[in-house]
Amino acid sequence: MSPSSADEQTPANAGRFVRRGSQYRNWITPDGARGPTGDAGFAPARQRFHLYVSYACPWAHRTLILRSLKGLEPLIPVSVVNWKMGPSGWSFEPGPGVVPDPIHRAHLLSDVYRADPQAFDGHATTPVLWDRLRGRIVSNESADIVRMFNSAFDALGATPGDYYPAELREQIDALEGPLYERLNDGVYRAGFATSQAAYEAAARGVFQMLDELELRLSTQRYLCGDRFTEADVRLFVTLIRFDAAYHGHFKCNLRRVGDYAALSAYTRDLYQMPTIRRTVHLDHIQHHYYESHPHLDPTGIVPIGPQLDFDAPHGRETLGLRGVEL
Ligand SMILES: N[C@@H](CCC(=O)N[C@@H](CS)C(=O)NCC(=O)O)C(=O)O
Repeated sequence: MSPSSADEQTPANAGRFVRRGSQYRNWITPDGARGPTGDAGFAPARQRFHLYVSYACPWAHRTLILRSLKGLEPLIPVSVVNWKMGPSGWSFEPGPGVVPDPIHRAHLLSDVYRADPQAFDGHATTPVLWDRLRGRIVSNESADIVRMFNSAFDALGATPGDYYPAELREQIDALEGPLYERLNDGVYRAGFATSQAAYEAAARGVFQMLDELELRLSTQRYLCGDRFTEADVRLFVTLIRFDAAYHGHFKCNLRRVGDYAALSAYTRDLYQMPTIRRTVHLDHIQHHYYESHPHLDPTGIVPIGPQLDFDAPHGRETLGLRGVEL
C-alpha cells in the first residue's frame, strides 16, 4: 500500500492515512448463490479460481493462511508479485519467489484488474481472486476471501476445519474492528502519517492494543480461548511483520513484539504450525517495506536485523487448557 493510494486528505483528517474500501465484493458460495454482497454465479470448482498475492502484504497473507489450513493449494493456484512495489504498483518482474501470471501473462498487477469488465479505478491491490470461467474478478477484499476459503470448498475435499465457528462468531466479530483499526491498519497509519499528531495517535494506539493483547494471551492460548480461529490469523499477520518491518520502517518503536512475553511466544506458537509456516516469507516482508517507499526511506537499504528466531520453544501447549500462566 502506498500513501498515494490513500483517499483525499481533508482538514478533519489532516496527515492521516486512510485506506480505500475494496471495489470487488462477489462471493464464492457452495451452491453459487449470491453471497452477502455482489453477484451470484461463483460456484466452487477445482482450478476455477486463481489467487494473486504479495507475500509481503498482510491482507494477502490472511488468504494464504486460510488456503493452507484448508488444504486448498491444489484447488486454487496462486501467482506472487515481486516484493518491490514501484511507481506503477505491484509487478511480476522476475525476482525471488515471484510466480508469474499464467492467465493474462500480466506484467503489472493492474493488467489483471484491467482484464475485468468492471471499470478499473486505478488501484490494484493484493489479494485479488480471479474467476477463469467468467473472466472477471470475484473479490479483492481479504476478509471476504478468508470466509469463502473457510467453507465454500468443503464439498470439494477441503481439509476439515472451521475457523469462523458459529459459537465464537460474536467474539470473533467483536475483535475484528479493534484489531483492524488499532493494529493491522494502525501500523500503516503510523508509518504513512504526514503529521506528528497523526503519527503519534496511530502509534500509541498500536501499543495500547498490543498491551491489551499481551494480557489476554497471558492466560489463554488463542484469542478466543483454546480454539484457533480467524481472529488469530488476523493478529498473526501483523505480529510476524512487526519487528522485521513496522518497528523500524513505520516507527512503531516503543517496544518490539519480542519484548512481550506472551505475544512473542504466541507468534512462535502459530509460526510453528506447518500450515502457517509455509505461508511466511520474511525476505519478501523485509525487502518490500524498505525498498518500496522512497518517501520514507530514499536509500532503500534493507537493515541486517533484527535477528528473529520463530523456531524457539514457545511453551504454550497447555495454556488455556489448564489456565497456566507463562
Ligand atoms: N481491503 C484490502 C486491502 C488490501 C491492500 O491494501 N493491499 C495493499 C498491500 S498491503 C496493496 O496491494 N496496495 C497496493 C497499492 O497501494 O498500490 C484487503 O484487505 O483485501
